[in-house]
This record gives sequence, structure tokens and C-alpha cells, in this order.
Amino acid sequence: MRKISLRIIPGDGIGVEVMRECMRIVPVLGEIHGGVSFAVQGHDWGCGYFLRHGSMMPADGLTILSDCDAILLGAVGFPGVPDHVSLQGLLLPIRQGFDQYVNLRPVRLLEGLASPLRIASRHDIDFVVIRENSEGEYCGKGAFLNEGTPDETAVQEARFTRTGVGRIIRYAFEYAVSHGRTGLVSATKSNALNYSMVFWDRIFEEIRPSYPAIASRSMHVDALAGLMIMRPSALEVVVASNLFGDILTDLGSAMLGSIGISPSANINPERRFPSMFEPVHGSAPDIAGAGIANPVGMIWSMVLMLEHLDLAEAASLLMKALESVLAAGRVRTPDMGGTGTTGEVVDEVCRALRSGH
Ligand code: GGG
Repeated sequence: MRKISLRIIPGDGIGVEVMRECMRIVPVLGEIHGGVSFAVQGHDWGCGYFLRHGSMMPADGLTILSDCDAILLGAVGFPGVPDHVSLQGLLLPIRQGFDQYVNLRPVRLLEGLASPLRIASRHDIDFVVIRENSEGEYCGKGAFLNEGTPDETAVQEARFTRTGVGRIIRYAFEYAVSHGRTGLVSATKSNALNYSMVFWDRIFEEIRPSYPAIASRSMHVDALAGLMIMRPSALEVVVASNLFGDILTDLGSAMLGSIGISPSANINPERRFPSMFEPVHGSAPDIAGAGIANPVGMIWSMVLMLEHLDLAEAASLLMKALESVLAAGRVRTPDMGGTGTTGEVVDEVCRALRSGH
């Protein structure tokens, strides 16, 4: 029996209830697989922890997490703690400390979802954003200068290294090759960002000749955002910097009809450290505690986690169960036009998983 050690950080707001409900899926996965069991250990880190202890997680948080097979994270941020404090205190130290330099975010319109876009077929929205996740605009460096004077200035650094840019672009090309994708777009803004994005583009140009079978090109991120809306079928794999990738994938979620749907995987491809899986959505304080948050992003993130753990069959069964529940459309949370609760959607997924459809 293979034993998987999972660490869960529900975090803040709807992260708590979404995680609580989705954890009911874990033993069902063990049941249907038969040869795997999951040991789940939770951590109450987040904004509540910050208000009690003055930090978002303990000083040895990364050491505590380091021996697990995977981390599941709910959501981070809540009124009372500034957003930059919560993000810089929990999410980013894990992503960067564990060198989870790939943030994989599929944007795929599953059957039963209603895109606000006018599209001919749901298959028109099916691409993956590979977001750089370890540096760039999220390096956290900068300064406030001349504070309290008329010359007050904020300087925000964006740090791009040859190693960091090269490995994410190569990963995106390799992803395209291994997933039968034939097109790749690199998001740039080199007209305005005359150092960082000129450098990004230069490295992209160095790497792309090694992948002649992939039709690759560079696009300014603003034009790319337009293309996502006007002709999403033109996209297969997008590689983007940390900030561009974050913004494009919130747009990607909106294309699926709700921010609650999209999954993400923060991956350390070399497996030197655990990887972390989290829905794209945030903590949604406005509906926190109401029991109506959409669990689809978290369930889909669990599918990505199972794939990363080389549990391909379990991943495919869970995805099939999720897709059949969405396609049937009997239970939906309000963001998807229904009146169902988080728990009711999870009940349906567990039922579908047990019955094999
Ligand atoms: N589900 C994770 C979460 O709370 N995300 C909210 C957020 O602001 N994320 C920023 C980011 O992914 O960079």
C-alpha cells in the first residue's frame, strides 16, 4: 500500500469551507484505488494565525512542510490583514522557498459550464498558461523613498534571471511537446518594459529554434488578453511572467464563467521539494461562511495533484466524476447559476466517483 502524506493549509475565508468539504473526497479516492492511502495533516496558518501570532505561518513553516508528498492550499487573504502582508507571508514563501517555479493553470471549458463569450464550441477554450512562479515581478524587492515629502517615491523591482526565464520557457515548450500541443505564445511587453521583457524575449528567441515542431511567437500581453476574448481557439500553450500569468489566468477563469472553477499547480519539476496545489480563486470574504463557495477549482486542483503524484488513474477518475457532475448540472453553486451548496457539489462528486461515472 502506497502511503501519501498530504499537508493542507485551508487558509482564509472560503478556503476553509472549500477545503473542509473537499477533504471528504480523499478517503473515497483511497477506496476506489485500493492500493493507496492518504495521511492528511492540517495547518491553521493564514490571517487568523497572523492576528494571534504576528506572522502568517511559523518561522519553521517550510521545515514542517518539507517532508510531505504534496500540499493543498485553500485561499489566502482577509480584511484586517493587508493583502501584501498575507501574500508575502504565506503563499510566496512556499512557492519560492520550495522552488515551485512552474505555475500550471489550465483554462478549459468543461461540458456544462457557460462561458460569457460567444463561441462556436466549448472546445474553442482549451489552453494552458505556464506562469513563471519564482521571481519576476513577485520578487518582493523595492523601496519607499523620501517618505513624507513631496518627492515620495515607490520603487518596485522585477528581477528576471537567465536561469529563471530559461527554465520556464523550456518547460512550456516541453509541456507542448509532451501534451501534443502545436502552438505556443510567449507574453511580453517589451515596448514598455525595456529591460525585463527585452531580456525575456531574447531568451525566448534563443530557445524556440530547438522546438521547430511548435509554432511559437511572442505577443504583447495586452494584445494577448484581447486574443483570449476574441479568438481563444488560437491558443494552446501560453508562457508568461509571474504577474502577466496571474492576470491572464484570472481572465481565463472569467472566460469559464466563474473564478471559482480554475485550478492551479505550483510545481517543483525536479521534485526536490513538495509541490503545492490551489484553486486560482481567493478567499472571497463576501461569501465566506455561507457554505456556497464553488469547490470545482479545488477539486480540479486535486486532479492536478494526483497527476503530479503519478496517480494517473485516480486523477482521471476524479476528473471524470467532476466533469459528469458539471455536465449533469443538477447541483451548482450560485456563481454558476444554481442554488446548491459547496457540500452538495462535493456529495455529487463523491457519488460519481464511487459509481464510476
Ligand atoms: N487560492 C490561492 C489564493 O488565495 N490566491 C489569491 C491570490 O491573490 N493569489 C495571487 C497569486 O496567485 O499570485
